[in-house]
Amino acid sequence: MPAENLNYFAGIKKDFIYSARMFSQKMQQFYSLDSIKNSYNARISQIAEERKTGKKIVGTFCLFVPDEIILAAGADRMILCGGKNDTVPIAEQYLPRNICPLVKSSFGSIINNGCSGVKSCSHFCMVDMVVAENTCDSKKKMYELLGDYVPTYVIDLPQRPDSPEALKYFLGELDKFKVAMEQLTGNKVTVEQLKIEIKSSNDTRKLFHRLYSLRKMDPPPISGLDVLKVLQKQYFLSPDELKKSLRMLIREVEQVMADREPADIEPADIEPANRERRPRIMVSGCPMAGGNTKVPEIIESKGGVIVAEESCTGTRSFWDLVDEKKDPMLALAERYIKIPCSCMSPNDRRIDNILELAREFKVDGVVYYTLQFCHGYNIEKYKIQQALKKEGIPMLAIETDYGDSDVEQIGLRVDAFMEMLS
Ligand code: BJ8
Repeated sequence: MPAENLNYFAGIKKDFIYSARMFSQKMQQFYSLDSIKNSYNARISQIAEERKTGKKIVGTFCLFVPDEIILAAGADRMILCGGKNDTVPIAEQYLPRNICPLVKSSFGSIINNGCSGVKSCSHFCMVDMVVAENTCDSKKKMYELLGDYVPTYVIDLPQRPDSPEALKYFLGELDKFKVAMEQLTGNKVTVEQLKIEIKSSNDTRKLFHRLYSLRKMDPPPISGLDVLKVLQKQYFLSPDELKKSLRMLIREVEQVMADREPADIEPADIEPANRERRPRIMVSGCPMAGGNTKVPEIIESKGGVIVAEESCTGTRSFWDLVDEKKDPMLALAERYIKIPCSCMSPNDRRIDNILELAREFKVDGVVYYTLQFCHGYNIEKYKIQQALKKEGIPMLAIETDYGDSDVEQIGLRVDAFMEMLS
């Protein structure tokens, strides 16, 4: 890392510690977060034990793959999206440099055999099958190469989710996927088991809704960085462990709220000009896979507080529930096809969703976050900016990768944005 970046990082850290201290005057440290942050080794041991009993482990990369079907087949699942820079150079020996870092980081982690001296997380080599999906071009083509390293099953997605034929096609794809899971595990996926898993996933989604509703307070009782750490673990932890951790965290946050002096709590609808507090920021755009916290760290070290994330490590993962009264496969198809990912066209429901969130969470500004070479989210930026402008909500666009070379430049831009919002 160039010396000037090191210096700048020192500045960021100092700011960050300072802001963390400011946070802690009104915001508590949450003990339940420690158990979530330190859950890696326990989960790896759990997976290793499951494998000894013959349980199959499925790796996924995307929200379009319904967990419920994997779990109903008696398999376990883990997300494999890479958020670290270390394995990017390994991937670049096989993949072009000018594709999205999430794809390179993930591929590098899976094919890394340790001979380059880079350590990647153990769970990347613990999966029996990868279940992939046809979303963006980079992922699609990466999956073709991945098949040489690990059995890879691809769910084909219709790209025009609002057409009547799309739902039928997607339902057919999910039926085929269910059969593939039955073949992998040797277990029948029953309607009863699917209903149990749907209810369980809905319970998790409702817990996230509860956690997010607490962030509507002004000031919010929990930082965006803390919430992001939980969101990044949501498809890594077992569903039971995730629910347990979320319940503990919510209890703690609610306790903090109950202990607050009324004077500490400003109603969220107070005019921005009359507030003596940090600008409320929504981050919108590409997912932030585990290990990637660069931009939220900068935002919260520069005086903002993140109150919502419109992303796959955010509301897109839990906002809509699966209808528990319908036939389970149809209900899954209907829920998952509506995920407002930029790979879909048109994707206007994403704009509606962003505006709804901005109003609900009383955001002062949106940081539109994209990974380099993610064309879908980069191109959608224009429409989102126009829609926010009409609502009078300022937006700052940040396009970045997993490296540190642009930390200083992003810091300056975020600084100016915060000043404008204050
Ligand atoms: S549902 S956002 S998890 S595809 S950032 S790899 S889109 S070039 S991750 Fe995604 Fe599913 Fe959509 Fe969500 Fe491609 Fe963009 Fe990279 Fe991306």
